[in-house]
Amino acid sequence: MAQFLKSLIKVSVKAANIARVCREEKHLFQLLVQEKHEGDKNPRFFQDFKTLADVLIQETIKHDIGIEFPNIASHIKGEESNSFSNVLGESITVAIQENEADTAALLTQVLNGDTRAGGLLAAEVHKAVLVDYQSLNVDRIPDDLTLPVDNFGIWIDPIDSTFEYISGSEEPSVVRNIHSKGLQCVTVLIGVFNRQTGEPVVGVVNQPFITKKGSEWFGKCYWGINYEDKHYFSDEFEDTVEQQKVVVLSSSESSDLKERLTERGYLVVEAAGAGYKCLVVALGQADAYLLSRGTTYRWDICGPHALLLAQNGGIIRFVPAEQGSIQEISYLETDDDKSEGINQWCNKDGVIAYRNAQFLGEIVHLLKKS
Ligand code: 2IP
Ligand code: CA
Ligand code: CA
Repeated sequence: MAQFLKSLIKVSVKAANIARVCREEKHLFQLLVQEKHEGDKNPRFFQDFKTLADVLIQETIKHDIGIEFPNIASHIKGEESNSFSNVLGESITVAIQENEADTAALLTQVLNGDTRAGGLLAAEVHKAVLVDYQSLNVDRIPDDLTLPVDNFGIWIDPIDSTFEYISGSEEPSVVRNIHSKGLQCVTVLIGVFNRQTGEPVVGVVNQPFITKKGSEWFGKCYWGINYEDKHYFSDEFEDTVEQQKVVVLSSSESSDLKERLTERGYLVVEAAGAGYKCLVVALGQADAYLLSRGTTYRWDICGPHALLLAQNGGIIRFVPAEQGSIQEISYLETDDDKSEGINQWCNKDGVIAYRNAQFLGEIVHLLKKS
């Protein structure tokens, strides 16, 4: 079991490295923030570099996990499509190749001949990553824990909070170490679910930008396991029992909901990133994350969901909660919903992420429509 978790952690660190190198390496950074102007003489040079960075991270995760766990390779899915078209109108599928040179050649082709960028990215993809698992408390998992890995599927959001990733602002936290915007809100999300029960089992959330020393950023990785009655979590959280309850919301949340929460005496904090908002709940910096609309997808929450379940919390649907009904979000692939394309993966009823069942009860009571 520990091997499965270690592989997920390792590839999340590699993903975070790719995310960082695109911001820290000058040549890549220029491509990342390049604006496309209307009437540009050099039209759509390719889909755009930020999408390539996203896809590359996703494909790296798929590739590395697929090699180690081939039985689930076809069940690893992500937010992005890996098909690109370049200026010549060629359609190119971004997939990690057997060796660095071949990956560099393929990326260079996507990048319309930019060998430098292709080489820099390929180097990061094929770099051996060393992880200090002990510092991540992986030894909390007993040696004899075995999980039916072959029954699992994986949802990947290679970069959540893309807007914050591109803007790259550095902002101080607003309260209890929660950042409303900025690079701290960026996360790499890997969520493993059981294809038979639809339940999240393992979650790995990597925050690539936490602290900066000089011009170099350092991140952190969190994990959680929720299997039958066994629960393990990488971190400790500070219990906020005595303090005012904190609820995190999207800045686009309805003002009605904000007002009701404030009137009830909760501290309402806006923060970017669906994954980040779930993470601050898992870490005990906030008590709940509420989203009344269908603006997130399975890949935004599957990983963080496992972190919350690992602490007897969870993520439920917002809309049924307004009728007093508590319905945990499921990742079953046979959805009754007949939506197509991206819509079939939408959490269309909104979400409520929580860590403490008693507090969830308070929230549901507050939302209940008479
Ligand atoms: C987005 C991102 C946004 C979030 C939105 C997600 O994912 O996390 O920040 O909106 O729901 O789908 P908000 O920050 O208002 O909660 P991505 O960055 O991957 O598109
Ligand atoms: Ca997302
Ligand atoms: Ca994303």
